[in-house]
Amino acid sequence: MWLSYLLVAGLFCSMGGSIFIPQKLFGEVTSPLYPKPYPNNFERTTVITVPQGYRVKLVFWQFNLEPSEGCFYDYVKISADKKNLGRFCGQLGSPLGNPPGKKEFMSRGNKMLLTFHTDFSNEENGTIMFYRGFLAYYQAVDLDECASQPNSVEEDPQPWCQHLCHNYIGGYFCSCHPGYKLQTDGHSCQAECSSELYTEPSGYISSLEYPKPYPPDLRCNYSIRVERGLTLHLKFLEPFEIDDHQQVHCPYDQLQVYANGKNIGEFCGTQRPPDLDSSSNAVDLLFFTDESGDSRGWKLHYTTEIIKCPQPKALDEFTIIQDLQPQYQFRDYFIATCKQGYQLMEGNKMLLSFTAVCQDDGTWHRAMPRCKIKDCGQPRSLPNGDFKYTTTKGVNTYQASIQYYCHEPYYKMLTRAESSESARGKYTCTAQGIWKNGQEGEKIPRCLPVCGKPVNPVEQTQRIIGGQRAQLGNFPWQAFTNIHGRGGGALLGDRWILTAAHTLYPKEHDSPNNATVDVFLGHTSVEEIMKLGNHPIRRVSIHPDYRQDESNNFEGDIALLELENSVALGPNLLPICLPDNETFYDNGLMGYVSGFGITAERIASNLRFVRLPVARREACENWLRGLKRKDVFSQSMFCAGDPSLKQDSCQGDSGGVFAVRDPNSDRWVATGIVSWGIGCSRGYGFYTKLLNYVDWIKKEMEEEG
Ligand SMILES: [Ca+2]
Ligand SMILES: [Ca+2]
Ligand SMILES: [Ca+2]
Repeated sequence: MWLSYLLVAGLFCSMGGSIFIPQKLFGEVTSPLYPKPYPNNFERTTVITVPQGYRVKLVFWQFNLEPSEGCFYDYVKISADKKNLGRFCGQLGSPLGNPPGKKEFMSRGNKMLLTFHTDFSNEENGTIMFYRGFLAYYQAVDLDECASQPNSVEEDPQPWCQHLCHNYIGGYFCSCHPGYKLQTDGHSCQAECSSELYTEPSGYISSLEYPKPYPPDLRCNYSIRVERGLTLHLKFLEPFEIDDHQQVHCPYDQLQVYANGKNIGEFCGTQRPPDLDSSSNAVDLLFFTDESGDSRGWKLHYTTEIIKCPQPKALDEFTIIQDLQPQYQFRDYFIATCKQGYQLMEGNKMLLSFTAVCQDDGTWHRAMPRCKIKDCGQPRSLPNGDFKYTTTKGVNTYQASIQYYCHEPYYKMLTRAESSESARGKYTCTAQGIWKNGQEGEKIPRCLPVCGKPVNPVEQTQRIIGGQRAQLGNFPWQAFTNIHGRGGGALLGDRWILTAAHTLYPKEHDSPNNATVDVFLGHTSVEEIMKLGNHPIRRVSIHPDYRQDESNNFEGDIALLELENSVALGPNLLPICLPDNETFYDNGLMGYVSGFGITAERIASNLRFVRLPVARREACENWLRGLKRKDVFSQSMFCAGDPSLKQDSCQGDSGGVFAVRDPNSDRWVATGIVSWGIGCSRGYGFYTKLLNYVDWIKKEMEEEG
């Protein structure tokens, strides 16, 4: 037994002085042969290591070593971090020993050394004693690197965090104060404030270390960026302290403030800057420091509010801003309109509507418009009429008023039955900028020629024999035509000449009809009337019943000449009216035939007229029969004259009209067209009966362009 112990002891001794336990988080360490008695003459150092960042904690669970004074014979020695943590022997209760009990041994690093030493014997008073040795457990416990104080002079395995230390199990890490950047060594911090960005709607910004002195050699840039439409306000706090110079402005250190890239202030000294309204959503603060100084720096509180636009103000009293708000902020808008009769103008441009929106920079996206009074412009001129202002002359703006009138007595305004000329002619410049009549709107009135109202009518009571020279204005409708020789006609309206078809297409006239059509108006003298000029013809309309090749049939002997230009009516040029009933053909009714035809075998140089009665149809038929004539005397014709009187219309008067004064309306009416006869100044004359053709005439005249 003893020997075997020796053997074992020798075995252990030969194994050498120290063993390394592989890194583990926990484990046990025992004396050799434990729990059997340990050998003599033994020495071994066990190196306990745990991973980096941990400490070793060791506790003895069993401890039974030969006790001795000062643990001189057998002992366990513990050391860590090059420090001796104790030397132990004996057991609990032994008077000589120094047992560790439940003491916890802790390393500061990740290594602990346990040396077990025995001497040559274990005996007490000559009796060999047996000691079981020891059993110890160790475990890795976290090293709180941050708790460790870097005051010990001894070389420390870890560099220390310059600013902030954060412990975790198995390690630690460092961080830096705001405005500083952790360097690549993981421990040191350096001021880094070249691109600080703030995007919260409010916050605080301060110089590094505030309110302790800021570091030297700074090039700081603090950018605040908030949403569009917000405006930033800056308020500096106390203390405010930046190195300054009494004479030179901020030569050493300075804080510059930019809003939207524009410098809005440079500050230093100890005077706190005023509150700043940047009117911007982008503010940059630049802070430069030189290599020296110990000022405490600055701190500011920034806040935001929604940007506001200036209150819209009308530029004139006619502009209306709808639903005016007490204030306008980003994205608000307003609508401007004008009072009735006024026009929105943006510069010289007319606007149909106007809306302005408050932009993110606090400005309106377009300038306030103006309201200009609506201008209706010069009123349209009225053919054969005119207008006069009933408001200020020449002013054509909103609410101006004019009165149209026709040139009386030759023209008369066309009105509806219930309307007066003054109502029809009254136009006002409306709020829409258009001249308008109360009933008819924009359409201007029409001035229609007045028919059958000669200014100087022929004296009817006189008894005329053999024809008589007409006075100017007796027959103002009288036209003088020159087509296939002289002819006559009558003015209808102001651009139509009523005549006989045969003046254009004479009977027994075979040659192609390329005759020129000359028309003269407005005088009783041939010489004078020709001086007044020819009226060019736009269109010739022959009645479809007319037969040029039937020499004894003047059926449909009626034609209309449309003048190229309407004529200006006057005392010597007026139209005649058309008949509207059969009473105009009563027997004996006196009518007038005027013309430039042949009288007394001479070509007349003046307009002459005769006064003739409408004749009885039977009398004319009998007269024709007596002459053995086969001429057609149809219901579309009538005859007039008195064979007992030597007066009649004659060649050259053809196309002129048989004019009758209607006593009821005091108008002169053309009841017939001088059509045919037998010789001149003899017997009866035959006339196209106009009453039968009124519809055709009106239809033709309506076709005018
Ligand atoms: Ca011993
Ligand atoms: Ca740790
Ligand atoms: Ca300085």
